[in-house]
Amino acid sequence: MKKGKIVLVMLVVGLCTLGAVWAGGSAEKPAATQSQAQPAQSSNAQPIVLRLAETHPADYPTTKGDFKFADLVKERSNGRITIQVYPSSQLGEEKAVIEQVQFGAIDMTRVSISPLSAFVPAFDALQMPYLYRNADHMWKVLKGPIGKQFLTSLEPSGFVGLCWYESGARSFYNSKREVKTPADLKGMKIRVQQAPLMVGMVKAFDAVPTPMDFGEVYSALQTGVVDGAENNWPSYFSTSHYEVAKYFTLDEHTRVPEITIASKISMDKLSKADQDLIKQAAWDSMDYQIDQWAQYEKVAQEKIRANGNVITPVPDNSAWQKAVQPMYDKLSPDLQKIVAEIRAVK
Ligand code: BDP
Repeated sequence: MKKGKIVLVMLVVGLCTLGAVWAGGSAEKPAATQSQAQPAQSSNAQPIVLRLAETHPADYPTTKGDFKFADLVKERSNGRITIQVYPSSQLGEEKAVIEQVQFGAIDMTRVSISPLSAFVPAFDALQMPYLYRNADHMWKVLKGPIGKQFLTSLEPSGFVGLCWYESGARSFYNSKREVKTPADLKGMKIRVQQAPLMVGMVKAFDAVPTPMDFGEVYSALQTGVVDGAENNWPSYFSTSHYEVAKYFTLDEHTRVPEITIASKISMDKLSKADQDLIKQAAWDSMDYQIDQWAQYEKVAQEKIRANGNVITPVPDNSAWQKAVQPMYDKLSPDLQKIVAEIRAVK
């Protein structure tokens, strides 16, 4: 090959590589295919790498669900599609991650629907306080037509809804005093997720809502920036919040489902067959995650009780339910309709 020709080939190869990077996705196209003049391969044969952001550490049940999802995708694509899970907020806190997923800088994330509702307000209908009778009721809703409709409804906002994960029930905890009734919360500074609904909920209890990222809550509790927060047993445990806020009241004011979403920009770069494979694998990872959740929740609860925390049962939650009733009255007629449909699911 003449020198001029070699330079030309190198230039073309270089440009192809640049083109792949320029395309902006994490769908990697190795330039080697072209440079080695191999027979043309169908786009389906190209390796694809997608990044998934997760706030929790690797041993937390949502992260285990993410790994299961990644394994299923790898297995079903014969190793062609890799989902790289980044646990422990390595790619950022949930609100920032959701923004990046929206514009395609991160391909996927598993988040709580609370911060997502700041982007897609209709999701409020799925996280109203005391909405679900129990976990079974919630799962009938999420796995049924309403849940599927919610996953699809994300597309105009730039997301592709993949699946739901379990997150138990959220309860209040604080570092100041035992809370037995909603009146005991009055005036307390409570950290909430960055979602208007959660701000409204804490106000409904006459407490003072302080929205902040999950990763900041431990030091906020420790330094007294907030008096308390609210979460499920597993998060109260895994974050060590139970060490700095010893009063935990089992008011179980809300069940906030977890969701895995993909960037519509990233998904649109894939073939329809690959999109379907990914959607199905995510859906098929749900039962595994639900099972992991039950096991972790039990261990978390045992360890917190063994630590000597003050755990206050709430045998009758009618005063708690009454406090949040005005939130239902304030919902838009559309969301009230969805809430009625959710309640009608038997
Ligand atoms: C946990 C969710 C996590 C949220 C966190 C929070 O699993 O996704 O970020 O609550 O309160 O239960 O921010």
